[in-house]
Amino acid sequence: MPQDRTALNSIALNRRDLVAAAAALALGSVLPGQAFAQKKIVLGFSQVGAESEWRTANTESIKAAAKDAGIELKFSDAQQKQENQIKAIRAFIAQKVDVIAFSPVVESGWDNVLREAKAAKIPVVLTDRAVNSKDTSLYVTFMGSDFVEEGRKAGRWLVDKMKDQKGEVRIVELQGTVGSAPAIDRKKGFEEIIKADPKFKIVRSQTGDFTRAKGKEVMEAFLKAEGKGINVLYAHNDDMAIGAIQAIEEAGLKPAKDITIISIDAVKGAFEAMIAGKLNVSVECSPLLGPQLMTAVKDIVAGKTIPKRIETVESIFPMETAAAEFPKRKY
Ligand code: GYE
Repeated sequence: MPQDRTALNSIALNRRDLVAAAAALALGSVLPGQAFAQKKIVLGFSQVGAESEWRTANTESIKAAAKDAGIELKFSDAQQKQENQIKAIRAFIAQKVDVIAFSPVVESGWDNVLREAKAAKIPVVLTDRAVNSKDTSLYVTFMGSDFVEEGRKAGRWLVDKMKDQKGEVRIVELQGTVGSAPAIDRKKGFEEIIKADPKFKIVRSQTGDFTRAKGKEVMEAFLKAEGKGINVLYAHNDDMAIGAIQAIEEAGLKPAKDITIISIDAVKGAFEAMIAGKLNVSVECSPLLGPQLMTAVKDIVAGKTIPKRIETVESIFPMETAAAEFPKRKY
């Protein structure tokens, strides 16, 4: 009897072992795979706002790329306010997202919140605009354009265009959002080039906050103050230039003829204006950062090392090239 019982027990045990082994096998072969497929990477993204055509294209690119990459995107629009971005980043930290990405509306004032993300071990990616934090360990990478170079391209185009001009070249400048990286850098790059010749003078410079409405309003004020004495408008983005074009026309002047107009972004609206003969040139700044952001997010989560700076490759489009280029434009 005892023997039998032992025998029974051992059979029972063996069965249990078998079941356990089968379960272990199942765990080994199926569960990790399922876990991989099910555990979506969660990305918290804090966007600047919806101030321009560029920004809208950037948002679309990020949303579409997240979808394609199977990444869950928590998207937050800050309406051009830093305090909203800080709140959004704190919310992402509280939600324990895998990666935080954001396009900082202005350059300064991020250290505290970035330290909080670091303490929570959540990697941060800067897209489009940079921060001026001294501690670069607060973010993994910065991907986006070289705004100083964009300003230089605008300046070089102007210097070449006006090379035979003898008298003074009076320039008005519509700056982007005060304190933002593209406003600071585009001003700097442009000035660096034009200062080589004293005939170039920036006679007025004011922010138009990267919007059409503000661009128009500020251009009206410039026209009122300077009358017919403006030779060139340098706008830090296309939207402000498009707003200013309206103001110029309403003042009875011919945009791109009476006033040479240079802007940055090269969005579709700029191509339309160039084809209509109202804008002279647009320097390209690509908003299509979505795919490279998703690649970076996946690499970071996989523990790979990625470059500290991922730069966008860009071009410049004078009016004469607009009609041929327009059909190829993706934003
Ligand atoms: O040029 C402007 C937008 O940060 C590069 O922001 C971006 C700028 C872009 O509002 O149109």
